[in-house]
Amino acid sequence: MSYQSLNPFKSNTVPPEAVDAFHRDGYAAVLDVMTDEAREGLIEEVVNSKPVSDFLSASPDERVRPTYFVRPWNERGPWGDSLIDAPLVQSFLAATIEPGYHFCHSALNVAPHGASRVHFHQDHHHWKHENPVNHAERDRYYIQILYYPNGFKRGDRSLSVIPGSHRVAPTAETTPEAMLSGACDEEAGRKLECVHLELPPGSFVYLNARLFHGVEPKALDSPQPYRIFTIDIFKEAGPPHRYTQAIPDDWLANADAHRRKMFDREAYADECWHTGV
Ligand SMILES: O=C(O)CCC(=O)C(=O)O
Ligand SMILES: [Fe+2]
Repeated sequence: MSYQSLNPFKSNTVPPEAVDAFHRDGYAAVLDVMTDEAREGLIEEVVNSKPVSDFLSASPDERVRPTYFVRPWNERGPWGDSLIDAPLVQSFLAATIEPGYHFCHSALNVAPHGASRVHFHQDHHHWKHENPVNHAERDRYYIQILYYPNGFKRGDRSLSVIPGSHRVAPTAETTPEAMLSGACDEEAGRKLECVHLELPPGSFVYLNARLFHGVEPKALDSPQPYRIFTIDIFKEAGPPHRYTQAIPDDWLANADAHRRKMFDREAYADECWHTGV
């Protein structure tokens, strides 16, 4: 089954309020938008992949790490593959960061009972590093699409956000503590406070990676045995960022013209900080 023949979403159009939310709050949550077939198919692809099934079938004591994490996430089945440039994904990117974007990279995380908190952070890897900062790049869009095929309840490995925090200039003082202290409210144009999300299965969050976000722990007695999270990341066309992944040969071989354009960029290399900066 080729990715072109699969549409994982119930809709191909971006609700206007999602574009408003993206600009105002720094993210848009799109609830229960995957078709049942896609949601179930994606969960099956992830859970049945060898490394994940090995991870889940080990006892907590046998696991060398508390959650399964891989970056880039290349071992995708057809549903996972179809997410990369599904019509709704293209519509979101067109409605927010056109013209000219590239696929940056991807990741997969499976978090079972006992997974710990992810503290509030931003993910603009192009400027959170010890290398020379490319200021022009820093100010360009860097978009994360976070997929939650089996969803999450508030407080149970749930995503938390500080709406509006993407508007605060990214300086050394831009810390989560500062965001929540009231000191940045004027710059953000609103009171900055933490919001804990709850998303039904088959949802995604379209997020400006400048937005501060974090993840709650997963309790040992959570009714959901593990939460699945996949992410695809897009950046405005330009030099590679940290983690900009090499595109697997088979992805390129099967790509249509639109995909080829998204994939037509350099991958990250240690030297990339020293060019064009
Ligand atoms: O697990 C999640 O819901 C989000 C994780 C996250 O923010 C990250 O990996 O950077
Ligand atoms: Fe993050």
